[in-house]
Amino acid sequence: RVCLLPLSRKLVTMPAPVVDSAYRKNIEKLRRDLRAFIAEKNCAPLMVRLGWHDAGTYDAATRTGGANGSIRSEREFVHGANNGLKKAIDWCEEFKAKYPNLTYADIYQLGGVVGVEVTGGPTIEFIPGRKDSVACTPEGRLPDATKGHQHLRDIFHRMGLSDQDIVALSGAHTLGRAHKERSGFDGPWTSEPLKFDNSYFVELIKGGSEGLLMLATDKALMEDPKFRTYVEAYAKDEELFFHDYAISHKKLSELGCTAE
Ligand code: HEM
Ligand code: ASC
Repeated sequence: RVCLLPLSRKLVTMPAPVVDSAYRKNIEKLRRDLRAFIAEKNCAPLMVRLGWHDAGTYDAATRTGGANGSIRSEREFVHGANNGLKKAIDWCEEFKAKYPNLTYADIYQLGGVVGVEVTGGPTIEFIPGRKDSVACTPEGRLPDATKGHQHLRDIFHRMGLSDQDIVALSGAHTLGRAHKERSGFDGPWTSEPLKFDNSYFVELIKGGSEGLLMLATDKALMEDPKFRTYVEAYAKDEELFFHDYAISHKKLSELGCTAE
């Protein structure tokens, strides 16, 4: 079994990169294009959400779903959880046309990584080589915002992610906002939704502020004692949050990216 992407826990057996130098060159060009595009459009939040929703369908038990570009297929982007993402999928078509040798899966994940970077977040290591698929996963694999800590564990452990990953990755809600017409929820989690910092956790500790959103799944991080330990640590120490976030986001961005 050959690893196309070195999953973090398999770094020791990491094989040589699977992409050639022409591929690598276009990844670096795309990275620059994405920086400019995201800065100009102020669309980092949507790009981060796109990468997350492509990857977050992963089921470790059956090795289905994951960061495989399948969200571009209509059967998948019409899933309720993906409301609003068609816009970002369409933006990425322009990048695919410009760099046809790059996979959609790599384009979406690089979009998320660059979205975090250009809003002031940590540098997330990006390893190219994801394969595209149009195999659509069943609806319901992404989290339901009205549920609690057990649901979060069910969903994220299914992906092979840990309790710590759940809390660190939830910190991505430092970016962006909910839209009534997309999810039914409304408003941003923090007062500066285009700045990646630890303010999501600071707001959770404060118990919320006027005009800011807190989903049931956000509150669950305060209610569960194990989750809460991480929330408290990240609210106190932004450097620690950035360090852990970068590791968890890299894991997320590589879900399902191994070959038989
Ligand atoms: C937005 C739910 C985890 C990144 C949203 C929205 C909901 C939601 C309901 C609003 C969508 C809209 O109306 O536009 C959840 C739930 C999670 C979760 C229940 C379970 C923990 C994550 C993770 C990431 C993420 C792991 C990234 C690593 C984002 C971003 C936005 C967003 C950046 C803002 C999008 C925008 O401004 O357009 N999420 N999310 N979320 N989510 Fe999550
Ligand atoms: C986002 C988001 C959008 C776009 C828009 C810029 O992050 O949710 O709808 O970017 O604000 O085109």
